[in-house]
Amino acid sequence: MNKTTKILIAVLAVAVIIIALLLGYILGTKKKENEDVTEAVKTTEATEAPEKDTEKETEVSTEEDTNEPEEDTTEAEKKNDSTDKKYACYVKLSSGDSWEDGGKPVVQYSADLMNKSKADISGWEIKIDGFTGAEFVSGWNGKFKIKGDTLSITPESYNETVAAKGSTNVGFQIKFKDEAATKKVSKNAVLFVGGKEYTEPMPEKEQPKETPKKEKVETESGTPFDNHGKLSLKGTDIVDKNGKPYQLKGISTHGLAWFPDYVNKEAFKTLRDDWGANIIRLAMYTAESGGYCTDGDQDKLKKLVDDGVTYATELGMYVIIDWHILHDTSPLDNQDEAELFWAEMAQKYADYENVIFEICNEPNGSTTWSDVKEYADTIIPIIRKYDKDVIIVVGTPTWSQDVDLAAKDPVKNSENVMYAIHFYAATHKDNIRSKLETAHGAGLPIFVTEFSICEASGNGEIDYDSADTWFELINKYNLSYCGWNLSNKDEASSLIDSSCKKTSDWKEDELSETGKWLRDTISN
Ligand code: IDC
Repeated sequence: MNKTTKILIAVLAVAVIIIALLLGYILGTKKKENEDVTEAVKTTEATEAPEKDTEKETEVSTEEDTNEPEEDTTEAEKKNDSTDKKYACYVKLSSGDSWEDGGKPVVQYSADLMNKSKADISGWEIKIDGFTGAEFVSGWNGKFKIKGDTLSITPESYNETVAAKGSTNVGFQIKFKDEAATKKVSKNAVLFVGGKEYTEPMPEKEQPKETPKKEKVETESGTPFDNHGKLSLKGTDIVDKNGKPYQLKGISTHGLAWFPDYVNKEAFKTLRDDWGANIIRLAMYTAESGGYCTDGDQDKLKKLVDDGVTYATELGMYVIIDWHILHDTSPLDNQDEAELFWAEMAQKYADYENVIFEICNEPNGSTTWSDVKEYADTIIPIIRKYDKDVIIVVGTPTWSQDVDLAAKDPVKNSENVMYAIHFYAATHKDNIRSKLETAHGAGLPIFVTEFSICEASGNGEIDYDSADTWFELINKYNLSYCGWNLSNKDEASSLIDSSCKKTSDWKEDELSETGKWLRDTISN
């Protein structure tokens, strides 16, 4: 081999190495891009056609993460949304969890496109400024593009149209170059429809209608209501007609729209006679599929509520009407509907002394106590106009866990007003129990209007020890409670075994593990 050949070979070898390195790099990046795309597709698929009730699972995983809210986040800081309600369609933007990836902050956002107009909207785009130098990580229920300073979000095929009074939720994760950059994101998401900025005014508010009172139904004698009559509050206690502390113990239905068959007199009678329950909670979802404020049939839902009230009254049981907000994280979202609903309920059941109103199940997400208070301070006077003393239960932030916040700053007209604490024993433990202790110690009347002994998803493991600890507290303070949920859905919190199709008269072996436990607990 002469010198020239040697040099040539060396040059060739170097070239080959360079090409190989280059190829490796290009392929690596491509693979990364593909992974990102697959990731995006995966998330999209997962949420594409949400089975009517899988949403909670996603939500709950966040709940578990945020279970112990960082102490240093003040209420005001937590809030980051642009509830710009001057237009009939608007976007509620909020930031959620954040974490570090390769030394850079990643923030997760949620944007709800609310359509409060009387028409469907199609071909929407949401634009948010403040993303210079940021990198899109992943997102769901939309297509995302950062161009210059602006993040643009356009729909997927399945949420291209947002129905009148409906909404759609998109979520995304953004990686910023540093902490300072995360602060530059605009709090205002601007909505475009058909290429133009949306500026239709909010439709005029409907006024509550005059509603006739429900006719009296006959109540059996010797029943809980017969013995204890009209309830009221004395300090933190519920007291009966004789002024004696009284504990309500019972069962919550599942969503009325999903499991309507369990609203029947025989079912309630079984719960009263075999389980010892004296209360039924009627859970009416407002925003999930079939919800009162979305695509639900309002008349049908009100008929189910009314049937529930009739059966409970005939059987001498107490009954809660529950405005079951969940996916609609703030009660302010559907406040107009709520005003009409509660005006109607208050008029209709004004003479029913066994009815209790729960005006918002579980505020969550970025909803603060001051949001809930604003809602409660509007709804309570509407109810009081027709019913001076019905017991009203107000939900609290973080899925009705933050009773401590309510205790610091109760609602304006607090007579006969209680506050909800909810727990799922396998997820919620000492930190929530201590909120209960704090709030109760401060004199707040508390009602456990919903709980179960499994995980917050309504499924998963049962934690009997944690359940016992919760019940020591419940009994120590004589708190009233309702166990979630009266259905045979295949999940741990359902009280009826999934193989049992009966809608009343359940025998021991037709109950789920939770059902058996709850029956024993109530009857003891
Ligand atoms: C769950 C139901 C589940 C349904 C889901 C809908 O158990 O079948 O798919 O709602 O999102 C709550 C809520 C309550 C939840 C329950 C369990 O008030 O609606 O029910 N839960 O996740 N708060 C904490 C837990």
